[in-house]
Amino acid sequence: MKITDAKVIVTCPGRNFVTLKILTDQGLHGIGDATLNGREKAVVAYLEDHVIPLLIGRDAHRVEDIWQFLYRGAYWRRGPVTMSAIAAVDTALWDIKAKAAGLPLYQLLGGASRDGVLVYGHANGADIEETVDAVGRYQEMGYKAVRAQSGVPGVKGAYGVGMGGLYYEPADSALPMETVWSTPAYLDHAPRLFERLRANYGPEIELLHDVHHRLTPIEAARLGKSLEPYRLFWMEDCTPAENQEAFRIVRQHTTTPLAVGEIFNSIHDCRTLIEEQLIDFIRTTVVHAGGITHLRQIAGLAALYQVRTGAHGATDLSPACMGAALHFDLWVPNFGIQEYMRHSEETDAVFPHAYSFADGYLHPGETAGHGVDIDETLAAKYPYDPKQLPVARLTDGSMWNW
Ligand code: GCO
Ligand code: MG
Repeated sequence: MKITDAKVIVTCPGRNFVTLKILTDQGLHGIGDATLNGREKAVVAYLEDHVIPLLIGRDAHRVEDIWQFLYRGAYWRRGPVTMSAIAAVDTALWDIKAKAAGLPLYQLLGGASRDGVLVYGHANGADIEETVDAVGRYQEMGYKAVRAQSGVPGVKGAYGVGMGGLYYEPADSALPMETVWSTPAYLDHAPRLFERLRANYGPEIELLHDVHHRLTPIEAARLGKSLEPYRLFWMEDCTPAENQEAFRIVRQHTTTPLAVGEIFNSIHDCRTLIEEQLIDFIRTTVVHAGGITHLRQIAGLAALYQVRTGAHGATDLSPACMGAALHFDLWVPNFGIQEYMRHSEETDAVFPHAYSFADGYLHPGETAGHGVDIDETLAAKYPYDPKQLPVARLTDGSMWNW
């Protein structure tokens, strides 16, 4: 089955998405997400100028060989742009292979290991009371796990606090919005939020929290310790992970489970974290970590050390990524949880999909392939709208990690 054509589709049904569509001489096509939030056009150029010309005429069934060709053959390995482009090709090819087999993708990976994929939603509010109410709304919708974030008194634009509603969207201005960060205020506030949540909702609901790289290792250790009484499912991105060894300090001090990985793009970004059992959940995604082919390697390494998966699933990953992730999640033996932030109705209409939510679980559906397609006519109605993620500064004006 020969690849005859491939094209990149950029659309903005409320937010920007980049999608690669691969076509074959057998009439089958597949799609893959290539969205890199705030840096979308870099991946578009990488795909159009450097990848698509290499694909034409290749055998679409040779998924592994094409992955190796794009990874080794580029000479310049890794990085979010390269790995998102490779992921898009890989996802589209797995989609095609599963369609050719007439099977949902999870069957090709090894079949279902569970009945459904446990997901967590995003509850946020300007203050603790608003977040408590938001958690309640997620519970009413059936969620068994909820990530909770709240505004911090005296901190303008604390991470994770949306403009309201379900569709929290951080990339909201053409040039980065500047927010202010105060670690002392946050460290004082965060345990109060979880104390209230446990008092309100009891021990059963799974609670998660995203620190979004804001703390130093010893500060992260202190936060983990102070959250122990509230039994979090995980504390996410508690400190930047370029230096994987930094997590030794956090780990020495707390039993709060640790999750990392949404900005990783290679198995080498998490090798020490996994091999030294410094984390409990690896959050790499289909789109930013080289597709199903590479994610499978990362999950295989993690399984050796009882580290479970917890794929990133924010709204800036398209439904094509979500669909592929759900097939992966249904199969992967060491599955932990899947983030599910819910896309807007406009986005759902542009990307018709087979996955569905019921009772706190998502299921990828039984459609052949990964079950997500793109309506190109509708996509064309939403032109690209440049948006960037915010930046953060400390109260004295120093640049910090957003
Ligand atoms: C999450 C993430 C998002 C990111 C966003 C950046 O855990 O869902 O941290 O909120 O900020 O995906 O593009
Ligand atoms: Mg996160």
